[in-house]
Amino acid sequence: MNRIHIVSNRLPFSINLKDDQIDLIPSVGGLATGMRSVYKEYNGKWIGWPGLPSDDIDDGLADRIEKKLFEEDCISVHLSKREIELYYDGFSNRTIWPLFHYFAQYIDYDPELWEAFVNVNKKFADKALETLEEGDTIWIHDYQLLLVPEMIKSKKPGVTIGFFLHIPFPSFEVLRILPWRKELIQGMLGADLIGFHTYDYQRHFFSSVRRLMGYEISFNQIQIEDRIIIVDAFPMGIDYDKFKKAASDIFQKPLQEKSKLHRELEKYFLLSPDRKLILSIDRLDYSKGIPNRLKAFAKFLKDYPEFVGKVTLIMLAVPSRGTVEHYINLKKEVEELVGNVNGQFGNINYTPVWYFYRSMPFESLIELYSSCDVALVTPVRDGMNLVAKEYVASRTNRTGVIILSEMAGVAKEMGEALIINPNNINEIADSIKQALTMPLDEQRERMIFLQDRIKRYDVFKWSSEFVKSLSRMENIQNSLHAK
Ligand code: GDG
Repeated sequence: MNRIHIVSNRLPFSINLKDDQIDLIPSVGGLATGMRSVYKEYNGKWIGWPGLPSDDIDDGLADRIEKKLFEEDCISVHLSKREIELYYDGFSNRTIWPLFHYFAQYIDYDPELWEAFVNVNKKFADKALETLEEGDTIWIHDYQLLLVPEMIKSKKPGVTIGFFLHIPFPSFEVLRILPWRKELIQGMLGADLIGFHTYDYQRHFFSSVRRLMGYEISFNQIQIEDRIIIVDAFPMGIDYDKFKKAASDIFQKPLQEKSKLHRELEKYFLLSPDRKLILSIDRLDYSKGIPNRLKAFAKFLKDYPEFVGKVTLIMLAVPSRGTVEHYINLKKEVEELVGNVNGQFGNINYTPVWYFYRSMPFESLIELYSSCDVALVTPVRDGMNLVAKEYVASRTNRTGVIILSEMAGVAKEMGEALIINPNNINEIADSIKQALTMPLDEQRERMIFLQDRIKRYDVFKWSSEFVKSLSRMENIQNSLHAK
């Protein structure tokens, strides 16, 4: 196979500027981990925004950053503050994100945002086209770049294009609300291979293609004149071994090397051995169902008062999109609910919810995953949800229970979790009780199946399966053109 390039909104590095020095800090997220192995192995480039608005850096510094990134085979797309405001905070996160997560009431229909989205997608496509040669392959990521596949295909039809959507694809009845729905579908159809996390998103996509464009679909193929487009489900995995290893390392550390958080958690259990911890980790996003989770925890404490004083919910809410109005309101709502639960059920020795509004280092995340008896993952919509998989990978003693929303893509792979409807507060409250009282044998039985599955289809398997399908597409394309 020829070169494979990656395009995503962000490059897999953030830039740290100190005095005259430029440091590139590698991202540790799932996408960066999975894709790093791909573009390095196939001698490609990674094209994306380096995370600094171009207005903040003079030309000299921009050149130096560019060179430094180029040493890592990364190519920057420069975006001004205004472009970020309109394209990223704007159309991506105020229009597409709520639409694709079924929050129709939050959608911003401003044509100025759409115009910026088109222009910035063109900037990404043009930057990629400077590097692309006929015969190359390119893998484009996510909802911020939905128009890029077509923008590239129309200029260089001999390039094999893959597109992967990390968020849900909504049903046609929801997608049609958007004035620019046809343009989005057209943009995606520039790709030769389109991937979603689940078969349901794939089905929704097909129904939009049929209804909006009138194209025929057979099995998982769309035929458009002399082109064939394959659409498939590729459920994204995690770097399972990294989480497993990090979790087992924690328990082997001598006491003096354990982190403050770890020692605090141990102290918590020492106070009373029948104490339990429930974990909740997300970006602070309305799609994650955080208010319902707090309401359900309050209901649980009310319905099962024997657990008051014995169960604590650790809630980590990572700051996200803090300039968008609905996120600002959500933060207020969550803080008020945390205050209510703690005010109603807490006392001097007991705080029912430990709330952290910040991001934590990887090690702390692992400490939380491995110390908490239950993971509460209750999004109202979620493309996949990697937190659920990371919790499973970090349970080295094979105990622990996941309460999981049926609205998360990951629920399709986790039948052994306690599956709930995220709007059913009573059901979540009862599931908390069930999880906390589940016999250890049953926990292990369920966890063994989950671990086995999540380990087998990890992030490397996910990316290699996608690359394999891309290579098949390249062959199909070549044979079609040879005719
Ligand atoms: C989108 C889709 C889809 C969280 N807090 C901290 C931290 N994290 C890491 C977790 C996990 C990641 O962030 C969150 O991933 P999710 O999958 O749960 O959610 P989104 O950010 O919404 O991701 C989602 C995903 O794309 C992949 O396709 O699953 O559906 O919405 O990896 O570990 N990491 C650190 N500190 C934190 O405080 N270090």
